[in-house]
Amino acid sequence: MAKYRSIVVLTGAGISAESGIPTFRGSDGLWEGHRVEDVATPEAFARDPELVLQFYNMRRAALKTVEPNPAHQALAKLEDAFDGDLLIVTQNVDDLHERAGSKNVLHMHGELKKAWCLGCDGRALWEDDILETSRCPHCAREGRLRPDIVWFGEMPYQMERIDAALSACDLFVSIGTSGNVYPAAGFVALVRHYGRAHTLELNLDPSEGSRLFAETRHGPASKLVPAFVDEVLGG
Ligand code: BV8
Repeated sequence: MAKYRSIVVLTGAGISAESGIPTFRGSDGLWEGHRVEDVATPEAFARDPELVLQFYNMRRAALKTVEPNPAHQALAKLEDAFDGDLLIVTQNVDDLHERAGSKNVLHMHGELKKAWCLGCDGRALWEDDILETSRCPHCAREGRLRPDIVWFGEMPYQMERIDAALSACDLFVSIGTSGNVYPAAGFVALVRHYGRAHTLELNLDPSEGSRLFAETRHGPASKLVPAFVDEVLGG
């Protein structure tokens, strides 16, 4: 594999699947009869805050029962050993990249373990349930906390930083994502537009955007990602 200087890795639910976190489309995208797109929206939160808080409380609690898998661990090893730049842009709201040891992780869709206060706009680490009676640790207001998660119709975080990284990279790798949700699904087209990076998809099966990648490898992330990292470090 060529000698790369600047790598951007985009991850999706598929990299956490083998840790036991269900993907969105694998579990036919339903949660207790609700389509994720119907629950993960500001309108759903306004309409039924308890239902939405429960959806995220359940997923936050599940984090305590899962561990990073060899794919997360391989990316942490890459960050440690690679002598160029590496940025992991994740669509995932779990903390498995960090628990595997990755430090340069950008959660473009937010994080389960953070709460956002609509009273003072403050954010705080939050490990347990967010309830309608929960108090903001910054302003002490009750009932103003929401999950610090980017819902459908909301602008993902740090898009300028992501665009700068995509324009500067010489390798873009997409791992475990179906390429259904934008703007993340559009990153490979953006990289191709910038015209300087190799593009690689590592996924269980072809994503919606597979044909846009210069190279695709299909199989479980726990196998593909360690092999990819060994190639880059050996390269
Ligand atoms: C935006 C947090 C504009 C929530 C998520 C109508 C109204 C408003 C917007 C839209 C609209 N129509 C379209 C849009 C745009 C919309 C969109 O793209 N919708 C889709 C449904 C068409 N996007 C947005 O709304 C975005 N914001 O557009 O804002 C704007 C502009 C200006 C100003 C303000 C706003 C925001 C989208 C973010 C939504 N939040 N997450 C939560 O987690 O609860 S999205 C969520 O779903 C994930 O974060 C991720 O992005 C997506 C799921 O995708 P994947 O991660 O790919 O998971 P999936 O299950 O689909 O696929 C898993 C893959 O893994 C599969 O391919 C499988 O083969 C593979 N796999 C499985 N096992 C393994 C594996 N691979 C390897 N190994 C394995 N073992």
